[in-house]
Amino acid sequence: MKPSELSKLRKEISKVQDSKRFEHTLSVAYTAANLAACYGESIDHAVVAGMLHDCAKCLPEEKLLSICETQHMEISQEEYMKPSLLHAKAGCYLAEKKYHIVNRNILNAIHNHTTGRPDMSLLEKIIFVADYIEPGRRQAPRLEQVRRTAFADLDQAVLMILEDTLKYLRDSGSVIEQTTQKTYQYYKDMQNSKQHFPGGHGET
Ligand code: DGI
Ligand code: FE
Ligand code: FE
Repeated sequence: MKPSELSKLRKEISKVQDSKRFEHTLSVAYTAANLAACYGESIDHAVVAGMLHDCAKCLPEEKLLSICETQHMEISQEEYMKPSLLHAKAGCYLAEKKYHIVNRNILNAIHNHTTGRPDMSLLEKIIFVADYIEPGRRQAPRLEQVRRTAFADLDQAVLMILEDTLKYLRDSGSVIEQTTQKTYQYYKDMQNSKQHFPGGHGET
């Protein structure tokens, strides 16, 4: 991506996010760029996906629902109970229609950045992890450990994040989206099979 295109995208996103969210967006973009460099993913794709991952985050819940309903997207019971979860799906739609992203991998990374999904692509995992470990995040437990792991074993970092997120959601009595639970199970099984068969087919 040309520097002028990136600066245009940055300007556009700064218009639809409050300053705190915009700081987070920039941090996710450069954290994703570093993970991309570490794992051999396109740095450009990582930066664009990072810049756009929360492009729908500052929209009101009614707007998120109306975008998803108008586009005939499937909305789960959990999403009806917590419509803010839809900022990922709605963000994917806006990335395509408003910000003219055509790359499916980038769009998927935006779509799945909140719950993850089983068998994520490298870029999807990079955005999922960057969102959680960007330097502005302060709250999560064992954040230092997750940050170190992110650059050594990306699948393990995905698992740790899901584990801590599910614990936090359970402790706070929040609704849990099935995809979050399924993603956790998938990465738990993957990491277990790597432990039992190191270097086997589970290794990526
Ligand atoms: O948009 P961000 O705040 O940068 O990050 P995000 O899109 O990952 O959203 C973070 C929140 O989403 C965090 O508080 C955990 C929550 N979340 C993830 N999976 C689920 C969930 N919340 C509920 N209620 N249910 C889920 O399954
Ligand atoms: Fe988000
Ligand atoms: Fe985010």
